[in-house]
Amino acid sequence: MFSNKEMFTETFLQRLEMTCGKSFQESTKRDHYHTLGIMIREYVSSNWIKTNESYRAEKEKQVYYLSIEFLLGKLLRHNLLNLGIDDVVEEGLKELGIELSDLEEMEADAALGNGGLGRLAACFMDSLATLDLPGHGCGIRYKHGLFEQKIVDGYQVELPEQWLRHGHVWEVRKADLAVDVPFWGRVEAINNNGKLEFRHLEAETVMAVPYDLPVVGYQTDTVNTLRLWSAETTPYPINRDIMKYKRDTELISEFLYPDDTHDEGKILRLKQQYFLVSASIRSIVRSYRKQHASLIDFHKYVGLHINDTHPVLAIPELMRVLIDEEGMSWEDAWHITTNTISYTNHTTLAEALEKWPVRIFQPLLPRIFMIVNEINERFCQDLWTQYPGDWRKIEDMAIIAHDQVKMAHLAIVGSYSVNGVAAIHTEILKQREMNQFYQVFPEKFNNKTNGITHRRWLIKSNPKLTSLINEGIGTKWVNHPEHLKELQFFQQDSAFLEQLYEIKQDNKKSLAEKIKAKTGIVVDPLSIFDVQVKRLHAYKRQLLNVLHIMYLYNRLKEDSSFQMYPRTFLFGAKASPGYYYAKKIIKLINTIAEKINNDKTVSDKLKVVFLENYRVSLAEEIFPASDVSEQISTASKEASGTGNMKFMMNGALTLGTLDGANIEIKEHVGDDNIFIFGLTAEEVMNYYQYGGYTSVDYYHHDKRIRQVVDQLTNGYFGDLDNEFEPIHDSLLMENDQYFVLRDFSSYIEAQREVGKAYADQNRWLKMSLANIANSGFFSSDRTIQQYADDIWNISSVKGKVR
Ligand code: F58
Repeated sequence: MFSNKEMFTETFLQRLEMTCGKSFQESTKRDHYHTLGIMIREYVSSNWIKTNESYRAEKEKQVYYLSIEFLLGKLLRHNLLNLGIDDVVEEGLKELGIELSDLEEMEADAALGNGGLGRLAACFMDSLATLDLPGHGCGIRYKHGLFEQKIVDGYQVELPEQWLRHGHVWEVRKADLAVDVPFWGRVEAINNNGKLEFRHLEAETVMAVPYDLPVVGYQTDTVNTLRLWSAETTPYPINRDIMKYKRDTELISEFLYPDDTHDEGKILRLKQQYFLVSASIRSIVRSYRKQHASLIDFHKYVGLHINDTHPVLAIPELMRVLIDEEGMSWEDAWHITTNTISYTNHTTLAEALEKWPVRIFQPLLPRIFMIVNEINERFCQDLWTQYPGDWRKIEDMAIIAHDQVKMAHLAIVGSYSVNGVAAIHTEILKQREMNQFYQVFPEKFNNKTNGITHRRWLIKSNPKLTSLINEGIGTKWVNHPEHLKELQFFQQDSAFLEQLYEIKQDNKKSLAEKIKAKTGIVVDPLSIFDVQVKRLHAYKRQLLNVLHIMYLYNRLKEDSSFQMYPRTFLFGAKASPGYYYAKKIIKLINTIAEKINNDKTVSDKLKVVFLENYRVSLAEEIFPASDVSEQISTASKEASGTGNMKFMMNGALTLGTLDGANIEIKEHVGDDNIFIFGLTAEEVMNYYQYGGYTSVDYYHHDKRIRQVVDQLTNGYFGDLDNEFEPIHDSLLMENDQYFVLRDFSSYIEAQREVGKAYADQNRWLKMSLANIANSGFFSSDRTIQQYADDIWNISSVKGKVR
C-alpha cells in the first residue's frame, strides 16, 4: 500500500471510509490522521510478528528497559521516516489536497515523562530497533502524562494533560495478556516437608493490562515492542468498598509523579513502581516459560535494565518469582537475579535519591519487604566480614536503616552493572557519592555517556540542514553518524557556510513566526537566539541567565555607549507542581520579560520570551533555530544533559560550565568552538566540603551583582508583594547554594565572548559547522551499542527477521 503514491491514495480512501464511516468529502483532518496511523500500524504488523517469532526461534537474549518514564512525543513523522515511506505518503496526501504537516498537528505528544531521563528512554528505543538489537521497553500508560503548562499572569498553572482524548492510534490493547499484581494483605509461612514456603494472602489485586506499541527501526525490518501497562480492576475484588477499590486501582496509571509530600502520595508512587516491575516480570517470565523448562538459565537469555531507581523493585520481585513460584534456593535465585539486573544512575543530588519509609513499604508489599530485608541482612553480614567492627560503615551502606529503604543501595547490591551517564558523573559516583560501594564492588561501575537519536533530533526536525549535509557528504552518516566529521572539509567553503547561515535563518524565521502567533512578541531573526530549555531546577541555574539579562538591561538603560549584539533570550521549562522556588523563577522570567519587551528604548537589542508548555514537539522546533545553547548548571550537579547534544547537532554553540556531558562536548569540538565559564566540579565540591564561600561578599564587592540582586526586591521590575524575596534570600541569606553569584562575573565575560564571536559571522559559521561535524559521537546509536557490548551482551539480529 506504500509502494507508490497511486496505490497509497487508493488504499487511503478505502480505509478512510471503512475506519471512519465517512466519505472523503465529509471527513476531517482528525479522520485523515487516524486512517493514516492505522495504515502504518498495519503495515508494520507483519514485521512486528516476525521479529518476535525470530527472537523466540533463535532464543535470542532479550533486554527489557524498565522505566517509569518514556517521553515519546509524536510518532507519525518519526515512523514514516524510519519506514522510509515519508515521501510516498507526503506526495500521495498532496494529491488529495491534504498536508502531512496538518495531520501531524492532530497528534498529541505522548508526554509519559518529565525530562531527560524519560526522553533518553525514548531515544534508546529508537536506537535499539535501528541497530537490530533485541531490546524492548516496559513502562506505564499514564492516562494523563505530564501536566499541560499554561502561563497566567506570569505564573505557571497546571492543567491535566489529555493525550488519550482521541485515542492513541499506535497502541494495541492486549487484554488477554493481562496479569494480576497484589498489594497489601499478609504473608503466611508454611512448612512443606521441611521447606519454608510463603503465601501472600488477602491481597488487594490490581489487573495490569498491556498496551503494546511497535518500535520501528530506521530502514530495517526489526520491530521491537514498548509495552505500557494500564491498571484496571479485577473482576473479583476482595475489598468490600468497591468504589474505593476502583478509585485506588485506576489511580495507579492516572498520573505521572503524583505529589508525594504526604503518605497517600507516597503509597501511590510506590504502588506505581511495583505495578510496573511486577507486571513486566510476570509477563516476561510467562513468555520465557514457553521456551524454557526452568528458569535456571534466565540470566543468559534475559536482561532487565532499570532506568534509575524507580524500577528497583525488579530485584526483590525477580527473587520472589524464583523462590516462591519456581521453588529455587535463595542462593540460586540471587545468582540469577544479580546476573540479570543492570542499573543506570541519573543523579548525584542527595535529595533525589529515593528512600521509602518502612511503615509504608512493609504493609503495602509484605512479601517484597521480607525479601528486601533478607537481602539487607545478608549484605550487612558480608560487610561485617569485610569491615569487622566498622558499625558506621555498615549503617551508612545498609539497604534498610533508620526506618527507611534506600533504593539506590538496593540497586547497587542487586545488580551486576551500575553506570553513570557521562564521564564526570561516573567519576563522581565512584570517587564520592557512591565511593563506599565502589570500594566493595569496583567491577560493577562503568560509564555510558548519554546520546540522542539523530533521526528525530536532526533528520526529522531539521530537514533543511539534513539536505545540506547530504549534499556535502552523502548519506552514510545517517547509519554511521561519526561520518558527520567529514563536514570539516567545508570549513573553508564559503558557499557551504553561506547555505548553513541561510538554513539557520530560515529556521529562526519559522520560530519567530510561531512566537509571534503564540505570544504576540515580535523577535528579530537577525538577533542571536540564546536558548535555555530544560526542567526548571535551582541547580540548572535559570536564575543566572535571568540575572545576566537584568544586567544587560541595566547597561543599556544607563550607558548609551554600551554596545551589544542584539539578543533574543528564549526559555522553556516546566516546574514540578510542588516546587515553590522553581515556580518563582518562572514568574521572575515573565516579570522581567514583560518590562523589557515593552520598553521601546531597548527593543532593537533585547527580547525575552518564555515559551509555554515546553515538550518534545516544541523542542523539535526550537533546537534547529538556536544559536546559543545555555548549559549553565552548577558544576558537578548535572549528571549529563542531553539537550546540550541536541543543540550541538543543530549547529548551536554551547555556553556552559564544565559539567556533565559539556566536558565531552568540549573534548570533541575543541576549546575554540565552545564557551566555558565558571567553577569546576572540583572547586564546587571543595567549597561544599571545606566551606570558604560567602555570597554576601560578592554582593558587596561587585556593584553589578548588587544592582541586580537589589532589583529582585525593590520593585524595579514592577513586581509587588515581595514576590521574589525567596529568590533574593536564597542568594544572600542561604549563602547561594548553587554559586550563582560566584559564577556571575565569569558568565558575563563568557557571554561577551559569545557576542563578539557572533558578530564575526564567518567565524561563527565555522564554529557552528565544527559543532555539527563533531556531534556524531553523541548519537544514541553509539551509546546503545556500548550498552549492548559492555553491559547486556546482546548482538544484532540483522537479516534474521524474515
Ligand atoms: C536527568 N534526570 C539528568 N530526572 O538530570 C540529566 O543530567 C541526564 O542527562 C538525564 O537524566 C538522562 O540521563 C532526570 O531527568 C528526572 O526527571 C527525575 C525523575 C524523578 C523525579 C525527579 C526528577
